[in-house]
Amino acid sequence: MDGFIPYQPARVAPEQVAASLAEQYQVADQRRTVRQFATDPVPREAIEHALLIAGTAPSGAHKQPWTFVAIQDLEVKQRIREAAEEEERTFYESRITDEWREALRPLGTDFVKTHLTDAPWLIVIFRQDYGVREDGTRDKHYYMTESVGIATGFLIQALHRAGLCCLTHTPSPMTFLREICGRPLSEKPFLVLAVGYASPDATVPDLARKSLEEIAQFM
Ligand code: IYR
Repeated sequence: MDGFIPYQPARVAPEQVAASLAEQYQVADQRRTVRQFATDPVPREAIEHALLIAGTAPSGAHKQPWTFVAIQDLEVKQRIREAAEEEERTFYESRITDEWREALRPLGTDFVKTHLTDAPWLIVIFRQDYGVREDGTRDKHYYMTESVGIATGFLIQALHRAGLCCLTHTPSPMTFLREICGRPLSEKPFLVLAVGYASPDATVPDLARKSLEEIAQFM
């Protein structure tokens, strides 16, 4: 068919596939979300490659409905932190439900977001609800949330495998991010990812992951 090119990925034997995934699981299982970051710098080139990896995610009708804003500038990070903490303060003080408060208790989260200024990079991920063509008309996008979620997963795993830590932060509401990042109305803030090295004295909650039996069903 027109527009198609051959694709012949290297053929790996089934036993090797299983061994490879077992090994990859060991690595993936080491990943933990951290809240305490070292201020040590991470080169821009590292972030560029991580974002290229994120951009390899599959997307609805290959519309690639994502924009990544990578922020290193301390002043911009400070503005984001101030706005996020303001929103979070009202969330934790009044908008949060009792059930939600209980669910968050083991994670030890609160409205103070030091990671937003300590981490050397903030990646603000935007979901493009529609594209805008050169002539200003709209290009319909499909499955935007699924697509940008997959891209974010690729990004988090790539950062982990390279030795970096991150924290997914979802300030709510987070429309202030569009203004600070100077993004158009067609884009909605999806997630803020603080990226860097864990602080040497970082701690994480002693959580367990669900077992295979709990998360999977084979038929
Ligand atoms: N957005 C808030 C609250 C919060 C919500 C969930 I669900 C978490 O897993 C963690 C935090 C915050 O970032 O603090």
